[in-house]
Amino acid sequence: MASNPERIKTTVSQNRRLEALKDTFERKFGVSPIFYVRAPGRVNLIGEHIDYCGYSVLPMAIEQSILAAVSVNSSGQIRLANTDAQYQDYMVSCSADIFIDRNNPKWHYYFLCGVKGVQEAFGITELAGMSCVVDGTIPPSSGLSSSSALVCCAGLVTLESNVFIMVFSLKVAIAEICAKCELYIGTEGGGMDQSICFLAEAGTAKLIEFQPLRALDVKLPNGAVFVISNCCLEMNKAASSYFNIRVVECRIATKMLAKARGLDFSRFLKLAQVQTELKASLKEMLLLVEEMLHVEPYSREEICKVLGITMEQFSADLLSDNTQHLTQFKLHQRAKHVYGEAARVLHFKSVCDSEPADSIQLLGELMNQSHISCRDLYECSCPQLDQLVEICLKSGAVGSRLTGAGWGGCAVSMVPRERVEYFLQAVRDAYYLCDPLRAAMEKQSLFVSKPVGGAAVLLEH
Ligand code: ADP
Ligand code: NG1
Ligand code: MG
Repeated sequence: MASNPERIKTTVSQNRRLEALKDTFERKFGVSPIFYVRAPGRVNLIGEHIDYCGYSVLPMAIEQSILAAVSVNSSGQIRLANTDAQYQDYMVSCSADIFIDRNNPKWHYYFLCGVKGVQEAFGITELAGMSCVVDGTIPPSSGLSSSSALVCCAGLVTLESNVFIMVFSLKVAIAEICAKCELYIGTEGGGMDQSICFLAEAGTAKLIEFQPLRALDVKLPNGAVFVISNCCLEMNKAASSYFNIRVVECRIATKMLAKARGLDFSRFLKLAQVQTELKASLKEMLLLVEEMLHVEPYSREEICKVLGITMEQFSADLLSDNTQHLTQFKLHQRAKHVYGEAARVLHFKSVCDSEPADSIQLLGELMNQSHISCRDLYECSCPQLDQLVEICLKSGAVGSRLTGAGWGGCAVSMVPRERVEYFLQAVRDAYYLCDPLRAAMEKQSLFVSKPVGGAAVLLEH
């Protein structure tokens, strides 16, 4: 795994998307691109909202990607354009400090996250000038990680444009840089998306472990396929506080559990750290949650009293910028989801490894439990997603669950191979064709996915 992102020689004229992008680039900038970068989206099969708690997740990269065409020049400027007219052109001087406005998460700020992260990690004083056209096929704000694909794409573009540093850029190191730099836009994610974007390999899902970051192959059962369906409701994670509210609730639950067990809570930020410190099993952690955290929401006052901290310390140390307004915290439910989901991920991996005769049944059951936990304990689903998951199960899926952060976006379903055609038609009829808006989006919203490789640089033959 200690390797650089792939560099692939490509015949542009044999790839329609690349050819169209090259054409757009030439019309826009009057020169030809000198290289391209492709960064895939991902679907998380199981392990939702636990990466930022320190637990392993199980995603695979998908065919949909962010593709950028790039030329490097001495203009002293970074010029960005997009094939989609809703994303406007942007230009910034290479010598200016890169500013990212988290109160207004426009597309170019995601790109600049990747640029800034690489610049800081490698101490680049003056970036090379570059022109770049971005083309995306990942449905945005739908849980398939379009944001991180864009950030990772920009990170790799920046590395490649400042070629002298490419020698040092192992995939794991770049993934870690990109995971950190998406924080500039304000979402306090755990690194799953950027990790799979770089560490993915064709034909295999991955168990992504953190600290240290590594990706282990997970062989999915031959007899099933994974189908993605989008409920057609977008949820932008940086423009809302839903995501960070859950991060904050998990952080507070961490402190409360540590305190309950007589530990110095100031040392703990993630639920996994408490488990490690207590040398407990996930089952024991679930019992600890039952015993130590009450089901009723906690108030600020109660948390401050238990932890012995002031309201000011609470706001400054435990809340993020966009969660300062919170008054209630559901610690029991969030911690219960996290420890339960972490156990389901390990179970899923072990079923894939041992391949029992009823693999598909077992994996489907784990996916269904995951969805129920996301819906009822983590409260990150929405009526449209719940309806879609129900339709998928009725249409022949053995397991179906929301994927990504939720509150909209996609579900992933595991469907026995021989039932796929029937499944697609049944979901099409029941969820998409009955609504004109959904029907118009059906083609890019309902598709079979197979695991593809990670982010790569493409060079024209
Ligand atoms: P996701 O679940 O897809 O990661 P996010 O809410 O985290 O959703 O990020 C979505 C944002 O990423 C969009 O609002 C947009 O700013 C950016 N984005 C996604 N796709 C593209 C694209 N093709 N071109 C430019 N920006 C994009
Ligand atoms: P999406 O929904 O793709 O933006 C987010 C986080 C992940 C993870 C999932 C929930 C970022 C960049 N991504 O993914 O780290 O926490 O939600 O499992 O914050
Ligand atoms: Mg995202």
